[in-house]
Parts: sequence; C-alpha cells; structure tokens
Amino acid sequence: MALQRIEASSKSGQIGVVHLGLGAFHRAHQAVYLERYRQRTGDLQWGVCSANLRSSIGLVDSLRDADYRYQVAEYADSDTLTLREIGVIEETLFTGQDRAGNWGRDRDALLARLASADTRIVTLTVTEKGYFLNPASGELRDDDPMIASDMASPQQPRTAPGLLVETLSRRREAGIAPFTVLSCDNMPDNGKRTRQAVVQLAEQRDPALARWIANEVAFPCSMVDRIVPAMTDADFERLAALGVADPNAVVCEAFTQWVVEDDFPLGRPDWEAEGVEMVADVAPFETMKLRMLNGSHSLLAYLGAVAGIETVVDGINYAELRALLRRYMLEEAAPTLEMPEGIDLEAYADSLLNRFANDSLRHRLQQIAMDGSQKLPQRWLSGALKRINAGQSSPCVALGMAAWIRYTAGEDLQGNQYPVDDPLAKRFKALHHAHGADSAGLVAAFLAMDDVVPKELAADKSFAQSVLTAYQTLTQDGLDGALSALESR
Ligand code: NAI
Ligand code: CS2
Repeated sequence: MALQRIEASSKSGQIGVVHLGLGAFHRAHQAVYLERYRQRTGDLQWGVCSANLRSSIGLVDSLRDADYRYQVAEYADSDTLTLREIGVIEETLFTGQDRAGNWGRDRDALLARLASADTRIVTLTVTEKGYFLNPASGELRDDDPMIASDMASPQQPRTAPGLLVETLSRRREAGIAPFTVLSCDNMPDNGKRTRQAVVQLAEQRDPALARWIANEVAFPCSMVDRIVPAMTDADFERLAALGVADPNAVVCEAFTQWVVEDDFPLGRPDWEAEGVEMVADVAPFETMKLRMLNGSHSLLAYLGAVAGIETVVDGINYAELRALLRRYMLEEAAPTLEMPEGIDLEAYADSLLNRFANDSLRHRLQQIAMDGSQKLPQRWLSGALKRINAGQSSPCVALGMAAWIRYTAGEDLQGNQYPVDDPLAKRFKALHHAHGADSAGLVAAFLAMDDVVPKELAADKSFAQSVLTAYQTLTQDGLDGALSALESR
C-alpha cells in the first residue's frame, strides 16, 4: 500500500473559528482545510473551538483527553492512503443534555467564545434538522419544543439559531462587529436559510436586533463535498492494523471540495491556496451537488435499504442500480441545472459513480437514509417540480419516493426491522398504521405532507400516479421488478 503520513503542526494557536456540530464531517473537512492552512503559512490565528449541542459528549471529552489531536485517513482507493494528523482544534465544548439529563455543561464557555472579539467565523455542520426550518418552505418551525425553549429562555439557548441570536446580541451591545456565519450543511442556499432561522428567531425577541442581524451579519452560502461515513468497528480495526489506535479518527475519501461565497467582513484564512473555490455565487454548484450527488445517494439509500443492501459500494456493484443512478443524474437531474460555461455534467456524473465505487469506504445506506424528510425537497423534489412545470416527467424520482415511503415503514421487503431516524418518524408511523395495506391511501397521505412535498408537485396527477404504480410494483415484485418496470418508462 502507498501510505503517506502527515503530522500536525506542533504549535497551538489562538481561536478564530467556532464550529457548531463536532461530527465526522467537520473533523475531515473544515478542520483539514484549516490544518493545511496553518501548516503552509504558520499563521496561528485560525484555531478552532468545536462544540456539540447534541450528541456526542463522548467525542467532545475524548478529543480533549487526546490533546485535541486525531487522525484523518484519506483513502484514494484501497491501495492509496494518506494519514493526516490534525492539531488545529484547540478546544471542544458540549452544551447538550448529558447522560444524567442535565443541560448546558459548557454553555457559558461557548457563549463567551462566540461573543469574543477573537471569534471571526462561525462554521456549522448541525445537519439539516439543526436549523429548525420547515424543509419545504424554509420558515422557522417556531412550534418546535427546542425553539420554544430558546424563545422562553434566550440567555440559555439550546439550538444553533438560539446560540447565534444570543451571542450576536451580546456583540451588538458590546460594540463588537459580528462574526461571519458559514453553514457547511447540505441545504439549498444554506447561508440564506441560516439567516432566515436566526433572523426569525431574533424577531421574537427584539425586532431591532433582528433588523441589525439581517443588515449587518454575513451569511455566505457554501457547497461542501467529501464522503465521510460514520466510523465502524471494521474501520477502527483497519487503522489499528496500521498502528493507529485513535478513538477520534475518521475515514474518508481522498476527494474534497469546498466552494464558498466570499463574504467575510472580519477576514478569513487565505483558503484559495488549499483549493477552496471562493466565488460570488455558490447556488449553481450547490444545486448541482445536491441533485446529482446527494440525489443519487438518497435514491440508492432507499431502494437499497428496502432490498437489504448494506452499503453504497454494495449498491453500486449492482449493475442495474448503477445504471439507474446514471439515468437519474443525466435524464432527471442534469437537465434541471443552470451551470456556468465549461461544466461537463456527464463527466461529473461519471466521477460521482467512481467515487461511490470506492471500496475503502463502508458507507451504510441506513446512514444516508436518515432524515429523509429534511433532505428530499432539495435532492429530488425541487428538480421534479421544475420538470413538471416544463411538461417533463421524473420516473426515477417517482420510484425513489415509492422506496422512501416503503422505507419509512421501518421494515425491509424481507421483513427485517430497523429504526427510522427522522424528525417526522412518529408521523410516518401513524400514516403506516392508518393506511396499512391501502397503498393508494398511503401514497396519497405521504404526498400530502406539505412540509416535505411541494404542493404543486403533490397536485400533479401523473406524478402521484407514477409514485403509486412504482410503490405497488416495488412492494409486489421487489427491487428487480421495480427496476425493470422503470426501464420501459
Ligand atoms: P455526524 O453524525 O458525525 O455528526 C452530526 C453532528 O450534527 C453532531 O455534531 C451532532 O451533535 C449535530 N447535530 C445533529 N442534530 C443536531 C441538532 N438538532 N442541533 C444541533 N446539532 C445537531 O454527521 P456528519 O457526518 O458530521 O454530518 C453532519 C452534516 O454535515 C450532514 O448532515 C451534512 O449536512 C454535512 N455533510 C456531511 C458529509 C458527510 O459525508 N458526512 C459531507 C457533506 C456535508
Ligand atoms: C449523504 C451525504 O448522508 C447523506 O445524506 O448523501 O452526507 C454525502 O455523503 C455528502 O454530502 C458528500 O459530500
């Protein structure tokens, strides 16, 4: 194996970035760019304080115990590995609920960090649901209990929007210029959506504060890309065999991309030298990635999971599924995109299929299938709606919707059960319970969820019919039957 080892910069630095959402992706993406920047320039201003607002407290403490150093294993393929040590994280904090049920262990420390003039950028990977927005409309879900708690006790915030409102308020009162808020989650217009959540929450507290945030705070959008699956026991064992006994390590692909709108009034690292694309408008790249990469991922996730397929690579090795993803990307996703000149979407589609075929990653389909209610509007449904408005059909998306509806039953086509991890899981369960074997009633009830499915799309009779037909074929004839029925459409 070609193995390259890169050590972290030995110096520790000042905290200039606060990150919300210390998960796998942050460790393998934003932290890697900042580490590479520190190593190249020796500039110590952009160290990171990384916080979890929910799980996991274990990672927060275990990184602290490891002096904030960990390894990122970047696999180009099974024979080509770079082991990169990261040292740019300077502090980790936890503000969620601990095992004893107490909230906010490090909340005061995080609030102080965010309010400090040294903090110039706040990055977020809190997952789509961490913004508390209605996925279809992008409006703040102010009936959510967590948001209600932040409205009732704004000085003890529990959510990401709540933390941002409280600390922007403190900065405003202290005359400290606001930090830049950089969402790195897979949401459409992620900067604009983050602004919407923060401004709407601030409005409940103080309209003048809300206006100040809307006018003064920069919320650039960004497109982020690197496949970073949740770690498995097998990943830890594989690293241990290379002499890496690191409970905080992450495994990912070698590919990495970050396209960012250049709006950082308090300055930023010179990221361009690390390959970050600083642009005026991220939207075309973000939509391309969401519909092509993430849309294919979700299609594979639901069809594969209901058929008992475990990982992305297992799915992609199934020729008919690979062909389906290529067809979906070229026939249903690419035609909806408006890209700048020079972007070859067919080459992009093929590069994605090659990345999915990386057999060094065990990317579980159940992980991708999580939170479908928050993901599907931007991955499939906005594109399908655009096609309907142009008089075009979307049979691959209709099959995907059928698979998603079937997936939310919590049991695959062979009767194996699994937990459905989604903020709307209870609603799904009630719909399956209410409609049982009445597939027409069930499909109609799912399409009527207007916080997920755009109303215009649900109202399109031919789309609704093709979801129902696909649902019936999938449940009666299985995956192969559904895929061969699709071929004739
Ligand atoms: P993870 O499961 O390792 O971490 C999830 C993080 O989100 C944790 O820090 C958790 O505390 C936080 N979180 C979850 N729900 C929250 C809530 N309601 N409020 C506040 N924080 C919450 O997942 P991972 O891999 O780090 O992915 C996180 C997000 O990063 C994804 O949802 C996606 O938007 C983005 N991303 C992930 C990629 C990947 O391949 N893993 C690639 C591109 C983007
Ligand atoms: C995946 C993404 O979990 C999911 O829903 O589709 O996290 C995907 O791995 C990344 O967006 C790749 O950049």
